[in-house]
Amino acid sequence: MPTFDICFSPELLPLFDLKDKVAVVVDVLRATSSIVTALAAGVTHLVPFSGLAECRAMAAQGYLTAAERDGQQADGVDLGNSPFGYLDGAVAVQGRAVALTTTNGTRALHLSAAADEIVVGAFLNLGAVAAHLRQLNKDVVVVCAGWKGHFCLEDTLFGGALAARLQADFDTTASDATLAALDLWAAAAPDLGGYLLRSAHVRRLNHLEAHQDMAFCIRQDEYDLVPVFKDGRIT
Ligand code: 3SL
Repeated sequence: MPTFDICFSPELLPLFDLKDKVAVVVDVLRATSSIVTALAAGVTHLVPFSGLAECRAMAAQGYLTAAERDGQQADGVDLGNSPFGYLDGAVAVQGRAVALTTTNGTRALHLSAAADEIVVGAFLNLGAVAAHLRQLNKDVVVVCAGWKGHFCLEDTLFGGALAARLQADFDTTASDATLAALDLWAAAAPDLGGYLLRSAHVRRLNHLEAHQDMAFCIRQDEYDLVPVFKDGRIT
């Protein structure tokens, strides 16, 4: 039976061997939720960057640019990091490609490069990701983007929710990280929104008046798609 493990922060990735494994990169609030939403809204592909300058430069190649730093839209770009940026019609996204940089999510994607396949996970596509992993039948590591290297509740809860869906098909008992995430998920699932109100990043987003983003990003199984990061592109 393949194994299921969770890396609570990109800073812990040196302790993991991702070779021959599937990495599921998650940044529930909000990078991976926005990526899933962007593709569902008709974006052709996204190119994630670590740096703002490289991201902005992609405008010259016809890309829409999306950038967030410390929770706020960066200057001189088309979109921030709210999933609603791809839904509200203020920017026409259908058929466009997007260059994206965020504080933690795009970094976690690049740091997972050693994996056999890099999947973009969010509550929005939880069921689709679970089905995809069942089909691949390979060892899985959920890579939590966290916040500037720190553990965060929402990404760990996604890891727990995914482990709960895969308990029959994967060994979810070998790692204490997965056991802890499963317990956390059991505690939080009955009222995920209420539980997450205590989390540091929800408080950060509330400060930025982004309540609706949190409510949207914790919806489960909204989209039946599995974005994969390969050869520099997320499709
Ligand atoms: O750090 C990130 O990648 C972002 O998702 C953070 S924020 O939700 O846009 O503030």
